[in-house]
Amino acid sequence: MKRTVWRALGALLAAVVLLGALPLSAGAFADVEAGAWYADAINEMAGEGYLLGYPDGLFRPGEAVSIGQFLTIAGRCAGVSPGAGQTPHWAAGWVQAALDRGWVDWDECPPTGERFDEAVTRQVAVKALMRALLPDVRGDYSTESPKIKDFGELDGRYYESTFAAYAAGVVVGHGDGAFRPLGHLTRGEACLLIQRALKLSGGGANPPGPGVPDVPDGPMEAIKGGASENGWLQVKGTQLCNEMGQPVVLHGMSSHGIQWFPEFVGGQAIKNTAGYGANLFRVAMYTAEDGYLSQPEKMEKRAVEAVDAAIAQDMYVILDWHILFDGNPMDHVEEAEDFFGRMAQRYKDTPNVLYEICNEPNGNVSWQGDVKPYAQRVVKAIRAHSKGLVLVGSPTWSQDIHLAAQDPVEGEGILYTLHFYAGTHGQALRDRIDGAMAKGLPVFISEWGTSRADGSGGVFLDEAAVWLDFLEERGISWANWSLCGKNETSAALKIGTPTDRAWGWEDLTESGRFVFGRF
Ligand code: IDC
Repeated sequence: MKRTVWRALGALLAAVVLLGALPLSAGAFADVEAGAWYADAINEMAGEGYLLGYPDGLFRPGEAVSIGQFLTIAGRCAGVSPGAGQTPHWAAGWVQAALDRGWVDWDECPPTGERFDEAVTRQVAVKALMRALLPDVRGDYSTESPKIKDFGELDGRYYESTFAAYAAGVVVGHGDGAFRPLGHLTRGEACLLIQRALKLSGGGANPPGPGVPDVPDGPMEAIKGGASENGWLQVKGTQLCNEMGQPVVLHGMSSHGIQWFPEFVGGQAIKNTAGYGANLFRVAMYTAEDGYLSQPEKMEKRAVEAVDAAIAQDMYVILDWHILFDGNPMDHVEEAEDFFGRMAQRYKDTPNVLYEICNEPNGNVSWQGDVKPYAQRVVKAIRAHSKGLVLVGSPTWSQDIHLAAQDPVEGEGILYTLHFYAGTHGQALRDRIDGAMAKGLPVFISEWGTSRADGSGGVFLDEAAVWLDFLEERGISWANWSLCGKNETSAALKIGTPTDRAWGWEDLTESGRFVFGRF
């Protein structure tokens, strides 16, 4: 903080000294000389509120533009709002917005912040800009590549956006005909480029107007981090908190059915997920469909191994009694009491484990007559050994939290699950969450998907982004369906992805990239 203040003061002093020497400028910034080749672009964009410059009133047009700065300006021009940043860095929300929309990929600018201040390469800048402002423009290989003298240096990954930029006239290349894909852009050049794209796109969807602050209000309130940092979780009001009583959010993946995809609950797969920043894993142990009810020993062993693998990564882990075709949890309440009693005893000293006692009650089942009495019995079996959190579902595939809010289960450390799929469920279900929370019900999204509710279709990333922003604002935790390579759009990994090595960005599906990017 202090360093920033000194830097700003120093710059201010330099500006005062320099001002005398500079020709008077009618523009927005003292260091943008009238008549300079970039001056009109900078002054117009500043006038429209897309540029703010530095707090000391300078623009520093000759300085290399950082990736954080570039994505911030592009985001403003595209009329999007900043996402929920993962670090206190001022650009975190804008970078997140760009990642969410696929303007840049995680490897080009990880949301964790360590590269936000790096100078952006020209190929990455052009890709982000074209995707943000002119996503429908295409350029032809045979027409555009001859325009680029150093075409051989361009990575194939950037062909599409670079050709489009040349075709549209956003990039005209250096005087010598080179693009310099790995070179940098000055802030002056960046403005010129962005303004060209902005004009071609019709002028910007939603100019923010002057005075939009460059710096967001501050770091995220809720803590992430694993079990060694947060200890036993507890519920305070509607908020999930750590052992010290500070708000915590858990973000992670749900497995698919462990009877079908054992390799995706192995140590390496869980480690890979943790490596992308997840602090939660959900072990979906189906009861029907060849699950626990028909092969209890085998499934229990597999579930325990998966839980232990997540614990080894310092993650919180949900043991999910995944009822689905067996819609009424009461049908197998004794098996559930037995299973959860044994698990609670096994993990009584391990703060990592959460118990989800009925994935999705459905069909001819009621809250008061079936799910609540079931929950009371299973909570009792768990509380005989452990104070670990219990997650309780509700009728209509865990959407009827309003019924639970009217008549909650007795006891401590209980949260209520709500499940949504971005292609099927929207505002009505979000309103239901607000209604239930207003009644004091703690909510946990133990399963959601970017697809339709059948696990495929889409993906619906815009809708999913609305959902995740909503959850972020409320400090609600979530697990995404699902970590596997099945041929359905909700799967996070491409078909055939091996599980005995680390996963690169290229292994992830569209859904996987979106979700992993959000960790
Ligand atoms: C789906 C799987 C699909 C599988 C089906 C039946 O994606 O491959 O064939 O279950 O077992 C849920 C359930 C979850 C569903 C998912 C998508 O909890 O088991 O997985 N979904 O349909 N609730 C809403 C959606």
